[in-house]
Amino acid sequence: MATVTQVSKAATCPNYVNGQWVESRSGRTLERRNPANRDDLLGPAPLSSREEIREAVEAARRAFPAWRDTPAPVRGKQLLRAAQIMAEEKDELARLLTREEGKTVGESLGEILRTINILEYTAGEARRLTGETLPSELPKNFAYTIRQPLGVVGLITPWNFPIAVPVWKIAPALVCGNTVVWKPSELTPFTSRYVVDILARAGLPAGVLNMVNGAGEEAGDELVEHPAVRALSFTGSCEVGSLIYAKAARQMKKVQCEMGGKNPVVVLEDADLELAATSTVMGAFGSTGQRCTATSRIIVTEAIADKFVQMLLERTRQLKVGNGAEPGTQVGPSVDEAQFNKVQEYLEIGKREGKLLCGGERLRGGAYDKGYFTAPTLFDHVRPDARIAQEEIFGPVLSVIRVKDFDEAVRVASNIRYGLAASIFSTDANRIFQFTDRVECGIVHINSPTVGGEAHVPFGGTKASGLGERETGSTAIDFYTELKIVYVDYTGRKRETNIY
Ligand code: UN1
Repeated sequence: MATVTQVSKAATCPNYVNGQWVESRSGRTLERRNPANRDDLLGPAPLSSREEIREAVEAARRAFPAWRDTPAPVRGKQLLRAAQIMAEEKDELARLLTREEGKTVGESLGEILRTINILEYTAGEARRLTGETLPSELPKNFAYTIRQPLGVVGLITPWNFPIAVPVWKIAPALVCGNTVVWKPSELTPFTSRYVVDILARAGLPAGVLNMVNGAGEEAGDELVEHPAVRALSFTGSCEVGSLIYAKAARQMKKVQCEMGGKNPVVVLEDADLELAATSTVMGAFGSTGQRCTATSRIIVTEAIADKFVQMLLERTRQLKVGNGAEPGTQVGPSVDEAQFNKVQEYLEIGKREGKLLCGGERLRGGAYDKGYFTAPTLFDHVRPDARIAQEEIFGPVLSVIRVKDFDEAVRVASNIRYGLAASIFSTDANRIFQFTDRVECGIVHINSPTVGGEAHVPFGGTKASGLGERETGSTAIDFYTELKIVYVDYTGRKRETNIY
């Protein structure tokens, strides 16, 4: 059996159950290769069985009473240690993330720094797991609330932020006193292994955090169905999110789903167009568009549309696409063949639905032939109800929708099943706040891109983008705790009046 300090160097991806690294017994694996260079093999990752999930849930169940009874500030200190280890090893972790997922090293480091912030913030929250004290309707009475953990929680996470998203679930779950079974994406097993290795080295007791690699249909499904798992936090597609919600409902499990987006940027005549164009290109093509908060729709008023589209085009054409490990690269590859093929299909749909201004095809020749590279693509004159304006592509594709005025811009921004993030670029305070009030989404950015979020601020969407409490910030603590209400009567006498 590998020890925890060896595992991040090992060639395989064992599961982590009850404080031990254990090789999966399923005999089934998925091969993981660098999406920028298919010749670069990371290694096989196991597709674990339902039985292996059950063992992990059992380990988490057994570890729960002692972890629940560990003082919260002590639980928090373990996260601080993990933050320190992650900071010391950030360059090695960033190289691995880029090699496995494809984002640029700068983006990988950004994700890691955000994760360190989340660990530090959540460690501090351990000292603030507060309730309320409330006066009573009766004399010599009062009421108060306390937060209690839920028990075993199941976490299912995606490949596009394989460090930050898992940690923004694991950290609050643990600080609140829950124990965890985590099923990471099968596309980023090596990065997940490193994340667990860091948390294990920080000193988490056996069974408190368990990780089982595997596919959603089997390992993920077992986690959703297992009766000992009391809450599920999922980040991924709407299709899978709604399946999880329906299944979990039958067992009255608490559910939090963070799903897709089709995030608009509205640009008005009075905007700083330089700022709007530069921010939009970054929000659309950064992370290769593989981000639930990526900008995928530009909604621009007719009066400035030609000028603004020209500015977007100049910036889009200049983007340097390539292997994210190479300095200067701004846009990496799609994560795998399936994602790449999906993007190519949408390019063809887009050519029928809009006017192609640049990109529109895979990149070929030299190193491009070894990876999943697509030229950053801009479509103009896209109708608001076109498929490329309504469906999440998760690739480097941006659609321009022209509208006549502000009111139409707000309508178009909201007229979609998704509701994660939206931006407005304008210098008119009245219209900025009218937009903020009316647009249907969870996060509004004013004069800044649709992407990103801070460690201590809630994050999440509405409609098909989000379900349950917001993640991160104070609302994460709400999700991972139950509130117990306590009534105290210190009269020492039988009640003469009732409370209603
Ligand atoms: C961000 O853009 O701030 O899957 C992070 C996703 C999100 C994380 C986005 N859950 O892209």
